[in-house]
Amino acid sequence: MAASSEVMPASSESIVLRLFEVDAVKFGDFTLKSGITSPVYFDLRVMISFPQLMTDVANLLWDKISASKFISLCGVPYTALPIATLMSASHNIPMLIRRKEAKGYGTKKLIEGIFRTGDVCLIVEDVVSSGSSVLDTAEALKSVGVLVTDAVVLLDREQGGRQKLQQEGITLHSVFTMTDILTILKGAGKLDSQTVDKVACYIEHNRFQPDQTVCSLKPKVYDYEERAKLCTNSVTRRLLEIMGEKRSNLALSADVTTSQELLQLVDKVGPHVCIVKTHIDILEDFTQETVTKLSQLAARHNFLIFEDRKFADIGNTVLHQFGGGMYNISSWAHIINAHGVPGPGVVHGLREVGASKGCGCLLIAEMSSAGNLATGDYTTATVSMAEANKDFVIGFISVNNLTSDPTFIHMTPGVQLTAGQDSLGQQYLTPSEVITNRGSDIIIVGRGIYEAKDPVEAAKQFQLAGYDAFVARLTEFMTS
Ligand code: 5BU
Repeated sequence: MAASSEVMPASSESIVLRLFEVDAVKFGDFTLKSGITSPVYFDLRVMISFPQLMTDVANLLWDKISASKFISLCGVPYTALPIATLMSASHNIPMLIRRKEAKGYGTKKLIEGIFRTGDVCLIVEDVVSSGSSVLDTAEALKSVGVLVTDAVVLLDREQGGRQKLQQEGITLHSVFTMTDILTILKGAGKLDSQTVDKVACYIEHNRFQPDQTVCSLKPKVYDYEERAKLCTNSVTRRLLEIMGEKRSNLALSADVTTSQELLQLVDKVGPHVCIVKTHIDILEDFTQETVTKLSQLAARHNFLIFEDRKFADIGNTVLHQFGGGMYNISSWAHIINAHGVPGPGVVHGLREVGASKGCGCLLIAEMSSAGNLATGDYTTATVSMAEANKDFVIGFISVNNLTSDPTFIHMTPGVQLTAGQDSLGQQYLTPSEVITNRGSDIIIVGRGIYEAKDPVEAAKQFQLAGYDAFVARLTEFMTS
């Protein structure tokens, strides 16, 4: 990130601190409109409740552009409207207002206020990331003959908006860059180095490409080893390391019904997979020896064990289901999964047992079966639940990529070499659809392997198809 070239007056620093105090600048995990997860969020709307702060901000913006030539100014609706009003009133510069939608009655004006063709208008905005809001307002002004050469903004998130606007002939004047905000807050002891690094890393990897349309922000694609280093959860890190070492994003769903079949299948296919997924309760002859031997195979062939138990009860019940009973899942599974239906208590109950044993949990955010109800708001709420429990939740069962956060893993069931459906509603996608097009990380394959004439050959085929699909996504990102 480029450091700001100018020395800022002390008052600028105090304004950043006040913005932080009133929660206009927040740090944590936030899902943006684009679906991308951001470690920093600006909500400058709260300024209207702090008139002195808003006046000070308006003055800072004015100081930044006094050299520019314009005869009117226009705030980008809505946050910047009161700021533009203050600038207009204090400096006696006429204001224009852009309607978000043209009125359906009366004069049908897109721009309110008095203007003439060829007038130059300054755009006022609170935050610029891609530059799209400033451009929308500039387009609206242009459509009535008003020109825009400059825009002033309180904060430039340094995500490519400045370059995009310059390409369109608009010079962006910013009071603060994201780097300034981080420097000031860190200097004042409000942020630790870890948060500063995290935000800097996010900005670095989430820039809009100026020559692309503004909606095409693509999250960075990491190779497995690089991504493992970003992960603090030991299960996620280990999994990504295995995926890199074995060049495999294949999980075997070993849905056979006897211990012997299970152990024989896993011994043969183990070298080609990063995960073996079990449904331990479908075994007719389960004994503790089965899972002891399975764990030995996991160590020998370097894979993790995922018990697909789909916990879905209140915290106290899942705690017992996971931590005890006949299967004693927490004593051998590295990964488990849960539905978010019961609310966060299900995660808390599982965490109480699993966290100290180094186990990670996937939340079922989407399913592969036809007509399933895990869609829309339910999926979004599940992602929020995962973000609020990142120490224990390592990712999702899903059929799409749901977050750009590289520390979450997406695993997708319902995979065959050709797309289709079984007689009970299972829907199949191909490895390239799942990994290259939809941005998932791991393909989960059951019958495609264990019902094949030669399961080892089938596993090799899926391993190759899955890994090639990942390389295609990586290459696409690198060359875009
Ligand atoms: P298949 O034989 O490749 O269709 O097996 C898929 C496995 O994934 C099977 O164990 C299912 O229980 C599991 N699964 C799934 O198919 N779809 C889902 O949405 C979830 C799990 Br969650």
